[in-house]
Amino acid sequence: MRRWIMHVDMDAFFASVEQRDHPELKGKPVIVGGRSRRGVVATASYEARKFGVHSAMPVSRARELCPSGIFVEPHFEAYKETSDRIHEIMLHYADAYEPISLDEAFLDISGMGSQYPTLGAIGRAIKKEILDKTELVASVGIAPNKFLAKMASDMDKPDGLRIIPYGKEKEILRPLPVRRLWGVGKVMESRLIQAGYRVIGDIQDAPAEELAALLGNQGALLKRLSFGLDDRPVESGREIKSIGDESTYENDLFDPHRIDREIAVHSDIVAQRLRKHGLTARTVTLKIRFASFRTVTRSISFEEGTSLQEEIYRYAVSLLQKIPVHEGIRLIGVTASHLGPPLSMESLFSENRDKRNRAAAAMDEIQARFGRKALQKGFWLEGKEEKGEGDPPK
Ligand code: TTP
Ligand code: MG
Repeated sequence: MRRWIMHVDMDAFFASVEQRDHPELKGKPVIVGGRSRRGVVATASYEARKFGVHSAMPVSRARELCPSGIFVEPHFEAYKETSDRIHEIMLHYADAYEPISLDEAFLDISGMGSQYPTLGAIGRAIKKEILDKTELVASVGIAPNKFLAKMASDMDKPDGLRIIPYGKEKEILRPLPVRRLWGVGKVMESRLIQAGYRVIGDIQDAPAEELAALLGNQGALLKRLSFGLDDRPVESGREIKSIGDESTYENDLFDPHRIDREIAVHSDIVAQRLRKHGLTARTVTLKIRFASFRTVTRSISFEEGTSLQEEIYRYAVSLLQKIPVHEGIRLIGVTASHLGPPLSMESLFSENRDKRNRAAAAMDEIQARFGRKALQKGFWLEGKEEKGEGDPPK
């Protein structure tokens, strides 16, 4: 199976959160970074970047470049909360998942071919789920390894989706400045340029001895990178503490049947994800946000871990009964926590329950097999894409 790595990075992250939370800022040059004259810019919206404003620039300079800019203080709590949601979404699209920063992660998606017909489809799915659930735009890069995936996510920003297919690595890297290579900072860049290596293609063509003389044992590493070779694995460090799914509705919900159905849908997604990760939960939490934005959460814990939709649903509905509903509902969420391994000894002896577990597992299996058809078509294995998506960069 071919290795495919995805890198996801949010567009103008802090500024986009500000624009989402303060709609009057939408479409405006927003500069996040504290209003004191001595501060630096954390980030700027793409509208502000047109004026040359960028991260780490002194705020005073940003004011000169962009006098019409709207300067806002950072709201770290909002960024952290949003970041948690994004990471929670991304987790489900990968076998191995490595968060890098608040707005960025690597995903090893090599094994996801049974669920998505093409690489583009998985990229679009993750972008859409992030947009639907956080109202924010992510850029996605998919490539044979981490180095190229990170480069790819940057290529079409903002709102990017770029795939670097196998076989195109060398050609794509050739014209790019040496600075783009991983590990090349200012000092190494100037040494390389002084020695006549300006673009990555120069390093591809350089005799190994020359690079070794210039950079010692770093030379060989740089040479490998220049051809787009990088076999560092995606390192899953993050332990899953909870698995949840929630939706905000365009129109507030009043109809009890509809509310019930929504809880059933969320319970189903949570149960499927639990089974996918081989986990069961001993706590179910229901979150309800009312039209007035008042938010209520209720939890219930139980002895026997479950990953069954019908059980999670039953617990969630019992929690709803404890919440008086006097107004429309704008958000419903179901979360499973207190996670543990799949089956306890007791449940092995509970025949009925075991049957249902097996039925659920069979359903998952069927879903996976449906996807496998797409795999046999060859899209995934060949890395072929529908027109356009696998093309080399402009
Ligand atoms: P980045 O992903 O580097 O930048 P970005 O998301 O603002 O813009 P884009 O990815 O579209 O180019 O960083 C993520 C956040 O980290 C950024 O929104 C603000 C914060 N940050 C700083 O506070 N200081 C910095 O110097 C950088 C680079 C980022
Ligand atoms: Mg970003």
